[in-house]
Amino acid sequence: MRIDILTIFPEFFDSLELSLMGKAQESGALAIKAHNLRDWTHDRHRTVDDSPYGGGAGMVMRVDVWTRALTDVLNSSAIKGRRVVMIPTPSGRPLTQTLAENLATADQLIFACGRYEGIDARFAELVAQDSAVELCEFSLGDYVLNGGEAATLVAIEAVGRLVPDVVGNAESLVEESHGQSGLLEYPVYTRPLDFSGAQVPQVLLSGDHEAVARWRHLKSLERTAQVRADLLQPGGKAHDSLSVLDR
Ligand code: 6GU
Repeated sequence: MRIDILTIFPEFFDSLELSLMGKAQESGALAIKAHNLRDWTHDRHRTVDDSPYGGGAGMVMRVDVWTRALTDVLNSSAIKGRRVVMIPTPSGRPLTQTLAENLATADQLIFACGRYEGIDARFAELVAQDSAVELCEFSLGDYVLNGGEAATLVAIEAVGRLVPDVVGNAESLVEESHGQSGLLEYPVYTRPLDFSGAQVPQVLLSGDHEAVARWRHLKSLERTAQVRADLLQPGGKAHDSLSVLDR
């Protein structure tokens, strides 16, 4: 998968050289490039923003700069297949595991990171009208960040680890929080068996794989009921997991 990022802070993305995302880039499973939006300005001050029409606080990013940048990035990467323009914004659709799984099948993601009060609305309208790309305006949750950069790092990690050949151990993707069951993850333990009197649960030492599986499922249900009861409600992602209690 090819990933391009348009931002006024390209250094924000240096951390993608580390760990799993770094290895995925070395192996060629991912190709990630951060571009400086200011490279598409024409003035001495490299201006990317201006005051909002209609008044109000803050600054708005200019549609002309953004459109030049996106056009060049689309033309220079010349990817055939599915291309998605990702715009992080608190008014976007929630980034869920289901959305991440869908995005992992794209051939290219282009992230447009806004700062200030956001990007002139005509930019997203123009992207939506372009039949060569899909538009995905996404949000991490109901809180406000200063810009799209941190949200873009989150989305790249959530999507990138689902791209084939990125996670070495495909099994580790199966039993995690928000996975198949929709439940939160059960607690895990390793040595030492006794840490200042805090013990590892006995069932995990029993060698009874069925008992271990039952215990883990119960712990997942307990945890989900405690901190994310919404997931267990009708229509919630884990509602079907409640039916095991009838058995
Ligand atoms: Cl994707 N962007 C910004 N600026 N703030 C957010 C967000 C995104 N998701 C939650 N808050």
